Amino acid sequence: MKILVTGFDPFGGEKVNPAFEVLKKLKRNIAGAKISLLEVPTVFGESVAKVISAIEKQKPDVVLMIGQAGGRYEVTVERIGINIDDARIPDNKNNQPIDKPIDPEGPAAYFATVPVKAMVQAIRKSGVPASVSNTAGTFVCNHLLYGVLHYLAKNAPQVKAGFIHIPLLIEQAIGKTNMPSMGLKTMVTAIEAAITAVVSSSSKKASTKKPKSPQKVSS
Ligand code: PCA
Repeated sequence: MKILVTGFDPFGGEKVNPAFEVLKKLKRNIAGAKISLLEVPTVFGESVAKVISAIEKQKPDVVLMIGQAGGRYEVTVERIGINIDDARIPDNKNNQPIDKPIDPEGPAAYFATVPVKAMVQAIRKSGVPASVSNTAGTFVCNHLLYGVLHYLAKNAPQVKAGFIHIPLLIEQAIGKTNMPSMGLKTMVTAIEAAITAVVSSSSKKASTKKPKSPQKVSS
């Protein structure tokens, strides 16, 4: 199994992006899956193009995208990407789309195709606070999640994709009163646990055809 893990570059005046810092520390083999890493620019359009080109070259089984969500307390696994760009701040190339559909012809939204709840449970089991998020926002992270799910739905529906938002790193929170943050090691533990859950759910699916009962995850 091949998993492409992507992380954004720093944006909004930050010196680092925890997503990219996590990438640098990630094991290259997790639960038997081969991990490849890709840095993605925090830019509308370009981010999606870069990930699609890596998908076409590498042909991964799963694409797991990671981004920073300043203000969140937990690691959050996104359930949905929506068909809108509505940027609160300019991206790294000064684009600031407002209320603009990502694809005017596309559906309103796509659900992530990774096992969101199993990932949340695995992250919690690894000792890190996590929850399901029902919004990836309307900035570049949501744009990438929607863009990749849209591409895969049309071109490679067997490839799974999902998005995890992580809080600011502890050092990024210095001087920002009441800003939640998390240590890098904790984030790496969380992402590796989430990837392990993705791998084991796909091997379970391959070995049984039984329908899954709905999973409760307390919020
Ligand atoms: N977070 C931003 C874009 C890049 C990133 O890491 C977001 O949540 O949209």
